[in-house]
Amino acid sequence: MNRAGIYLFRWMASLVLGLMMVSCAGRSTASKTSSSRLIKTQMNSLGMELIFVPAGQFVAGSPTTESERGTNETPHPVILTKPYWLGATHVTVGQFTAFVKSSRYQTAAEKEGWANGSWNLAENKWNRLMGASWRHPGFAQEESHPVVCVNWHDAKAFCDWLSLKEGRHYRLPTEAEWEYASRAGQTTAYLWGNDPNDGQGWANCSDQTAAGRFTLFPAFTWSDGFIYTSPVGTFRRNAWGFQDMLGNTLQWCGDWFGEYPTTAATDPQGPAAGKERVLRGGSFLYGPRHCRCAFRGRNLPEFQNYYIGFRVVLETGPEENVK
Ligand SMILES: [Ca+2]
Repeated sequence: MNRAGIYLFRWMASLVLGLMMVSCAGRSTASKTSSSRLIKTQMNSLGMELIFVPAGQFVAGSPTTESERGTNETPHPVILTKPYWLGATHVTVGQFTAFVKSSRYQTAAEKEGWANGSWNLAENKWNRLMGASWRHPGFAQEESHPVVCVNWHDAKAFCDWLSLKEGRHYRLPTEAEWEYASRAGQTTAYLWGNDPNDGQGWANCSDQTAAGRFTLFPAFTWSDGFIYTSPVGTFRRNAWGFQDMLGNTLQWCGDWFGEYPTTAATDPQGPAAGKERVLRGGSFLYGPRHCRCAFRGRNLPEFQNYYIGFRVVLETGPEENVK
């Protein structure tokens, strides 16, 4: 076989491997996307797609040359020594409904009788929507939309319930796990590159559909078709298969917020204590500054709002072949 033949053979073998659905741990499957990475996924008992993320390393934060960057995005190497599964998308209204029906859990917004809505410029505070909660956040949602108006404790309660239900360990991702999966090997400001104007089809952010509505945040120049939340999985997958890593809703992380180190960090989990929990990923409310891979949001763990949701990590079990 000549060199061209060898390349053709390798390409064919790679294609066949990529298209094969292979069993792992009785539940997971593997397939190949447009990237060269083999994507291994599984569905859990709620029908939630989880994507396997191998151990690895990347540079967290943003370069000083990045437009719109925040000063708390100090670039530094991060080494993640343990693989994990991460939700391909946010937790949906339908999945949260299953949790509430089973556990009779009441979110903080339901107990308090109100949820936060849009920012009130005149009074310099969030508008309080009386009677609002994840069930009725102030705009129409279907079961496929990300659940919102959940605070950090509500999100953790969901993870704890799902852990008990399946006998496996679910939790919120660390900030580092979130950014590693969001970047999926890329070093650019956005999922699609460095130009904010090229994001059409990649995310539901503050866009021309919502232009003039969210006056606090300048909109992207493109249109994504949604003013508020969109069904999860509507937009393009990143190189590792994740969707909505930017936009739709902010996502709670497990860490307390703290300043980044300037040197390498191994399996960082944030400070041991703090005031605010980390929020990542931007939202439908945010424009080019806040819908970047390196943007670090934060708020009190008791804070809830109609633009905040979460996705989950499933820790790998010792029985799984994670090589
Ligand atoms: Ca939008």
